[in-house]
Amino acid sequence: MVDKKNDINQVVSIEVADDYALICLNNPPVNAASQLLRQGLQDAMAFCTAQSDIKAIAIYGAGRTFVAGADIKEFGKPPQAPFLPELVNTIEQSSTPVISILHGTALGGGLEIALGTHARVGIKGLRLGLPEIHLGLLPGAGGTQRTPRLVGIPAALEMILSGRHVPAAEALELGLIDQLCEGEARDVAINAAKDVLAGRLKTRRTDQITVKPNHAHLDEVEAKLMATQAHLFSPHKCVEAVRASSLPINEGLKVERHAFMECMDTPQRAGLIHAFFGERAVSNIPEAKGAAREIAKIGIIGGGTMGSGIATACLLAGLSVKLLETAQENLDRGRTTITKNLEGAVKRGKLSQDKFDMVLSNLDGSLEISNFSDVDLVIEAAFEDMAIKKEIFTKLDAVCKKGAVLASNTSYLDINEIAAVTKRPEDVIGLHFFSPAHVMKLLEIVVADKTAPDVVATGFALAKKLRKIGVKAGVCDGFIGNRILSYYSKTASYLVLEGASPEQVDQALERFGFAMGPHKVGDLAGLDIGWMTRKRKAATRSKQDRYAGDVADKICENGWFGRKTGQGYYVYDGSDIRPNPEVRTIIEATRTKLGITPKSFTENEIVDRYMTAMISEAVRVLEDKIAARPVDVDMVFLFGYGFPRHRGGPLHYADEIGAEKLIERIETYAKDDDHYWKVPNLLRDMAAQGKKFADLNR
Ligand code: 3H9
Repeated sequence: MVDKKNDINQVVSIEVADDYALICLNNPPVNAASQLLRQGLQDAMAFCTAQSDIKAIAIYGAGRTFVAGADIKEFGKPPQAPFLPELVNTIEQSSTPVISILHGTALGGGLEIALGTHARVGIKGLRLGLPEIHLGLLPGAGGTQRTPRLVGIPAALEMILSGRHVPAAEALELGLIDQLCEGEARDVAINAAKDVLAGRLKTRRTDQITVKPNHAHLDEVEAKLMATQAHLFSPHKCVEAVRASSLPINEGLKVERHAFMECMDTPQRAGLIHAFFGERAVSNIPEAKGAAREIAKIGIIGGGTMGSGIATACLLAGLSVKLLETAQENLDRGRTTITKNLEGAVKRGKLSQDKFDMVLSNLDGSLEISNFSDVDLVIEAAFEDMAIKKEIFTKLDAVCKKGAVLASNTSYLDINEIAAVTKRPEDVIGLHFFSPAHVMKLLEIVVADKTAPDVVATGFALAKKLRKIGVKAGVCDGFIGNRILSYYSKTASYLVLEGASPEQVDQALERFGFAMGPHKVGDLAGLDIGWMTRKRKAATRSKQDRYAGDVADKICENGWFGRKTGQGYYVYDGSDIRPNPEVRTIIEATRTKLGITPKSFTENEIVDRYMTAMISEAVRVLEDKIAARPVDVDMVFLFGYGFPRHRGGPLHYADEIGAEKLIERIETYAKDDDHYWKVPNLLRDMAAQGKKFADLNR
């Protein structure tokens, strides 16, 4: 007979039977090991271990999961006792056997609590992992010491460096858990306690297991990390801590603690945690939570790279897709691209081979827009030309059913102007995908003046269904991302005109953390795209804007559009990539024509200019309310523009620099070019009030 539940505090309770006790952790939504939970668990352990008639203790979680980790919200604030590492030691050193019952997820500090118990019983569906690396940390409550004791150094290191969620069956095979069963956590806890008492479930202390050193493996992994992730701090610290696991546990735990605190102090940790919460914050707005319209059938206009990518994303999410093209051969080409994309998804493990045919059978092609009369949502991904878009939306207005959402994937054009050609502007919205649309996570949800609230909510619901990060944006040329991009990308051109080489600019930004510098990105995307835009906008571009494109224009005039033509800023020869010597000649000639005497730039100067430009325009995007909060800008850049995640996003990074310093930089740069460099008013106000961008997120 189990006694009635007694609350230790708001999140931890105990039930005591004749000879065992159950400790229930109930801290929704994910049972994070907050100060309250740690205190409750410590007090519950003290209570249970003081009762001589309690011969076994089972810890389980209420709700949807066991403990999903330390409470990330507490990081960066003064630490509060009791501390998790000591609590895990207390559990481990208990002379009364303690077992943990794991369901949902046992992650980070949650798994570390379990490793301190004397046996672990998993419930089907459980996933275990040490994902601290994604937060710029390492498992800091014994995970780097106890995991190798259970599964050996190579498997432990793989788990810690990948941060992946290990499925229950694999965890059982590895020896991370002792049993796997089905049932409700509390029932399983009762059975497990009885099993321990009856000797059917063996218990042992993890700290009493010894680890065989494996320096050769650790050296090999460290060498790989140096080649690929030298700029990141925590992966190297993970290796250092796991290396110490072959020492006596107290010594190993000391090494782990020291390395954990070092990680905690880095801006990388702050950037990655900002990214964790930012990812969730963008859709944590009332507009995203309202009632959405039902969407099952999607119509897509245009079977080019973009349209096919969007179609692939929709098909992968289980939606049915009607693809519209102007000619049969275009339709065929679209279907081929989509098929290839889906084959790629099978290869990457995103789609099972069994489901491939079924998913592809949800694709239907059409040459007649009148066939769109039954679709719930249309995404127009036609040529980027206002006249064409207006013609399409006029037709959509005529054929689509009442209540259908009419979306444009335009990356620059005015959604209000497009909506105005319909008699239902409230149904019109911008859904701006990023190429390749079935891979890139960002979806800008562009809300026009008359877009109805349930259409906005539908945009967010679609983003969720497609497993994308939906960010609300206002209407302007380029919305959030492309507007900022068109501004700061000129800095890369100015730097080159003023004396840096394209490869020097690329290298500086790659060392900052971008996967590719802007010139390599240009070569990959195709230099002809920017060239076409510059020609289209020639009449309205200022003198300065014009010379920003001078070098790129000359490269394009030679028919060099980047990778696809074998040369651009670089020459591509199989896997060999080298700076294009012809481009050097073009740059020198352009400097002479413009009367520029080249000067030299350090790597820091390059990064500072580039980032200051990006931040300046991001601030203006906030001033104009195109982005509602700094975090929205940050997530656009993390998920759409390859901004290094460990830097948190341009405005999180701006807080590291500070408003005053940014103003000082802009004013210095403006001495040479006051047309381009202007201090945004918001930045001046923030400096005057001592505010940070983080304050504007609250
Ligand atoms: C650690 O453990 C360090 C230790 O080694 C050492 C310590 C000394 N804390 O993701 P969801 C919130 S580091 C606080 O939407 P799902 C989340 O913000 C930690 N809050 O749900 C959201 O709030 P809101 C290692 C947390 O079902 C809500 O819970 N652990 C935490 O898609 C729902 O989350 C990790 O890194 C947390 N730890 O996914 C695991 N976790 O509703 C991080 C979540 O206000 N968590 N929240 O937006 C996850 O990976 C996912 O949340 C999980 C559930 C898979 C658990």
